Amino acid sequence: MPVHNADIATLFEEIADLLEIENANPFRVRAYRNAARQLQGMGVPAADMVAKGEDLTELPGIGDDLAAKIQEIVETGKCRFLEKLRKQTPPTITELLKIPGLGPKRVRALYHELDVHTLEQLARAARDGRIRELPGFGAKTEQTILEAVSAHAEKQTRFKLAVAAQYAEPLKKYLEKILGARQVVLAGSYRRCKETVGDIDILITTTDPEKIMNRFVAYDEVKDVLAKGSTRATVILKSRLQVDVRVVEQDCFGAALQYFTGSKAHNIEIRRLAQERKLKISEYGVFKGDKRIAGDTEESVYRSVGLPWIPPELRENHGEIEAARAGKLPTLVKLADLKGDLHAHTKATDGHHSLREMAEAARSRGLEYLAITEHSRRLAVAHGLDPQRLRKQMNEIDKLNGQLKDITLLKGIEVDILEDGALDLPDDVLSECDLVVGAVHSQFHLSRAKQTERILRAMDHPHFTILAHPTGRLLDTREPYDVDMLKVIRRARERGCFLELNAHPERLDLLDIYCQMARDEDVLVAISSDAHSAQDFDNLVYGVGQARRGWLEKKDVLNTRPLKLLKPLLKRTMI
Ligand code: DGT
Ligand code: CA
Ligand code: CA
Repeated sequence: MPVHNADIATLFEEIADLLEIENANPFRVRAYRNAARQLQGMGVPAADMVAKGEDLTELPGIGDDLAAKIQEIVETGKCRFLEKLRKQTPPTITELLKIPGLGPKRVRALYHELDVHTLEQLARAARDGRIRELPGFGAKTEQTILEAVSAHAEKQTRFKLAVAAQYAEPLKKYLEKILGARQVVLAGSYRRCKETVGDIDILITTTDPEKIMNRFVAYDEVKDVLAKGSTRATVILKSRLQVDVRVVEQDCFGAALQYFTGSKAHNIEIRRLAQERKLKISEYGVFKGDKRIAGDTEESVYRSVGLPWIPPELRENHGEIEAARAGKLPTLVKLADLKGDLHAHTKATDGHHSLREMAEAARSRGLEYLAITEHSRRLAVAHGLDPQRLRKQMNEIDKLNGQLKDITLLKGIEVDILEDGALDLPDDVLSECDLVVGAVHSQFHLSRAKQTERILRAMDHPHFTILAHPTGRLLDTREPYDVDMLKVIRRARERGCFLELNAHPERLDLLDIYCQMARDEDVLVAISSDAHSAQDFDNLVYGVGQARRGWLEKKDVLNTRPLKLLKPLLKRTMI
């Protein structure tokens, strides 16, 4: 069974964390982080490249040393260097890293200065007021840490959708290959495209349930079998992801799929509708008395309660049932509707590929335009552009556009929004861009009033076009910053600006509720990959999933416009 890219990336991240805690050379730490990121975004499994004897050092950011480590992990499942590092550090230290706001640098200080090894010791140190004494911490940070520790204790571990996909899709393929398996469907929150999933729910129809169950628990990646019967089984994979499998009769398939897709809140509402009609719905079908009247397809289940089929992404009991009843379900945007991408980086800053490579990758996915939006100078860690380097890139883009067929590069910038709402580059150079994507990359903890004012001011800038990752959240590590999104959306409407839905699996930011809000306020949303390498365009599908959860239709999405219609929209008309 191959090692997944996500597994290798996790090991590399751990190496980087441990090195950083031990105060290693920052360049070395960065090399591991970049490699982890590269692996996360890659469509091709590194294990396949190793199996084919391909040269891993061809990958961006992978040198001889990292290539050897990837090969070692693929072949042995282990990394001796990491094991050595782990022995040097108390194992509980890495638990501290899971607390939002605690990066390796802070953990290093807590560990070396205060001798904090465990979460309990961390909470005690915070309560005793010892953390505020450390340089770079302070009373506010101490309080935040205390709150985060208690929040962490309550939160069970969930998997990001894209990470769950790396485990769920190969398992699905494995199950499909078993002779006698008919349909194998991933249901639950995974099918609803939730940003994170608690576990994977798989529904299988077959003529031979016993065989399916035996083969399922024999899957190479199964670590523990929690339950196994003839129709249901639950296992934990080596990745710690839990998987529930249910085997059902073919003629119950629709009812079972509807039931196990959820959400629970949606199902409860559907069952209530059924009761009003003196019907009973279960995972086995729709019943009138003892007679089964529907259940072979999902459509038949919804039809029995007088509704059209409802797309899984909408099934959260957030108004979809009323909309379905009124014949007002949205026709949700699809991946194929996207005509271009409005946020991408190249190796001029922290990306891994050249302008031409990025353009060709976007074209190969059927896109007709791609905006290059590098970081601006303020973001020094990403080697952000100053006006001179930005102008140089704009010249290169002009030249390249003369040579490229079937794809147009747009000249953009991801400019930092400074603390006072000013933009990080002068007006004259911004005015030369086709679009200006503004982003908050610092000062996440401003008060709601100040954060909102900061963003509104940035949008008032005559050249501002799109607000990047509008809430700043990172799924594992950072809560959204506090901002009045309705005010932001209304200002965008007034100023003719747009909001981004950043498709990076770690961000998926705009949140679904704000997508709905943007649509209700007539503000278009740009579904953007934020690609840092050619493979990252694959992430657009997660952005589309999130947009669908936010009820967006093709017309609500900026980059479903062909270039000809996009251009007049980017030209700021309402200043
Ligand atoms: P997750 O795994 O936490 O991301 O969320 P789900 O939605 O996948 O939830 P899960 O795995 O507990 O259950 C899968 C589906 O099964 C759920 O979406 C709806 C259905 N289901 C589970 N328990 C109940 C229940 O008590 N009542 C009803 N009506 N449906 C349930
Ligand atoms: Ca689930
Ligand atoms: Ca489940």
